[in-house]
Amino acid sequence: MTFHKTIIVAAISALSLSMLSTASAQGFMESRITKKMQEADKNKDGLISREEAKSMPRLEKNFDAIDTNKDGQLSKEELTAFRDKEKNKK
Ligand SMILES: [Ca+2]
Ligand SMILES: [Ca+2]
Repeated sequence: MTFHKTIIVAAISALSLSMLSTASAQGFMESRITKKMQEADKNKDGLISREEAKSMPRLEKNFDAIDTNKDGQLSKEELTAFRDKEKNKK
């Protein structure tokens, strides 16, 4: 009885631990994008212009692919979507 209980508790804590680490990994990636954006966003308008993207070769190269609404600026949403797309390719 006690043995079974231990197994169940261990299983539950392992499950919640893996859920927790997934959530924090997402938070980590999220803050990395925010940090990168802040570095590149020279005029602090929260968007990366084509000019600002020049400091980030990967962004400059993919600018048109990332700028899905074609306003000439990369928003955090567009960068996040691009990152997700890149991730799914692998
Ligand atoms: Ca900007
Ligand atoms: Ca855009």
